[in-house]
Amino acid sequence: MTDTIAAISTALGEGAISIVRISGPDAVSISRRILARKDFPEHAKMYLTSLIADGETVDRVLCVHFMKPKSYTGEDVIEIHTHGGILAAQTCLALAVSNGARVAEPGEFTRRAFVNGHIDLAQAEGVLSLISSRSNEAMKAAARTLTGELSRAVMRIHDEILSLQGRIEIELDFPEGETLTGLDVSGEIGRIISGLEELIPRCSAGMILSHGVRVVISGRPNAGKSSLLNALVSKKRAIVTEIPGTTRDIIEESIIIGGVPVRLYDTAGLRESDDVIEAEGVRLAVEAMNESDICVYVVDGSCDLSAEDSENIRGLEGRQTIIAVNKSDLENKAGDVDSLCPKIKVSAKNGEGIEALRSAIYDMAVKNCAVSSGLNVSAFQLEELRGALRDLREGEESAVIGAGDDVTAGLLGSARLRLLRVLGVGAGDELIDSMFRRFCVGK
Ligand SMILES: Nc1nc2c(ncn2[C@@H]2O[C@H](COP(=O)(O)OP(=O)(O)OP(=O)(O)O)[C@@H](O)[C@H]2O)c(=O)[nH]1
Ligand SMILES: [Mg+2]
Repeated sequence: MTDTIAAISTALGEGAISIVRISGPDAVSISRRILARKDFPEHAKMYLTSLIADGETVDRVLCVHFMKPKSYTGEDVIEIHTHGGILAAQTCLALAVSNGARVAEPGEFTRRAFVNGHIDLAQAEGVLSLISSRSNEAMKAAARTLTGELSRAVMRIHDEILSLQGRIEIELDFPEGETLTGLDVSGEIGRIISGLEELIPRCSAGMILSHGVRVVISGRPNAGKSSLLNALVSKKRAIVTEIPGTTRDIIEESIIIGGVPVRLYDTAGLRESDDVIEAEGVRLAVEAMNESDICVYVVDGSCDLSAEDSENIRGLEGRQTIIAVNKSDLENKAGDVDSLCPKIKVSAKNGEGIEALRSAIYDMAVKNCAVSSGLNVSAFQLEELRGALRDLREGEESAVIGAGDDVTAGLLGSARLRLLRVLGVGAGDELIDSMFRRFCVGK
């Protein structure tokens, strides 16, 4: 990596200061060309100086030299703190670029930190989440990952597998029938499995905390879906009318329940329609329902339950569904809806049951999750952890039925490689590229 990169690292907009970050072998020489002061002898010390363009001072700035390898990226890093507003920082960046730096791609600073071994992939995910965390719980989860809690836990499990693999290898070298002093392979794997079983719910929680739970509001036209969305977000977000088929596009709003970000989607009422626009809305509604984590199915409690409602509710059985029986301010004619899913009586009109609905959404979202000890992971990392658990369970099974130590050792090896990929070891360039592209520029 020979080029030097630069970017504005602070948010664009009005603020007291903006920071331009330059990282790479030429960072110091570039700073000498654009600043009045020519030497920054101490690591991490701030020097007051001027930003110079065409021999003129354009801003009074502070400059810090984070010396290689003690900087964030592991390279020589120069940070120039300009005055706020976008213009000074942009001028500074333009000067750095015209003096030899290249504008950094999103996440490139963190990518260099990863390449230089300063952080692992799990910690990089933590940085990413911390930048974009939306709720307190999400921020705490990101901070835990950033400080290496996930990495340490994954590494510990990895090392346990490695040690067991080693002991099995020794067994394999012995003649048929002879074993070492009572190595209990299935028992050992069982212990490793417990460790992973404890870790995975924390990672699922982290996923939910950073991405939010997707909750789709669906049901027949006029059931009161849009009214319910408005009641949940406490504002008039979606159009409500007494005409069935009012909502066509999907309307998204976010709320936070008990520290958990919840993404709500109001959708078109489900019915056959000859109207091209409405039919497209219904198609989108079904798609959203299939992609959701939780479905709130709204029925109009003031009418007899329609055959379509019963059919839709049956179709949702086995999925995470809450049935909201709306219009509780009117006489109930729908009767007791026949379903195993949680049912809640609500009135979008007078607010009855809305708190209970919020709690039900929260309970369903955090079921099997350890929210208060959440760890941030990407979907890829969570999938690898689950894959490792599957391999280990198969390995345990093979040890119990005596499928042979080589089979067990193979499964342990596969689990171990997955754990390494969680940490970014042996991860393909493609994966790493896609991960760092999600960062904002300057990070
Ligand atoms: N009395 C009463 N009326 C309600 C309640 N919720 C909604 N309504 C009325 O029911 C009608 C339909 O409400 P919407 O929220 O537009 O229903 P929707 O399910 O979004 O309808 P579509 O978008 O057409 O699918 C409106 O006239 C609302 O005022 C409620 O809790 N009580
Ligand atoms: Mg609607």
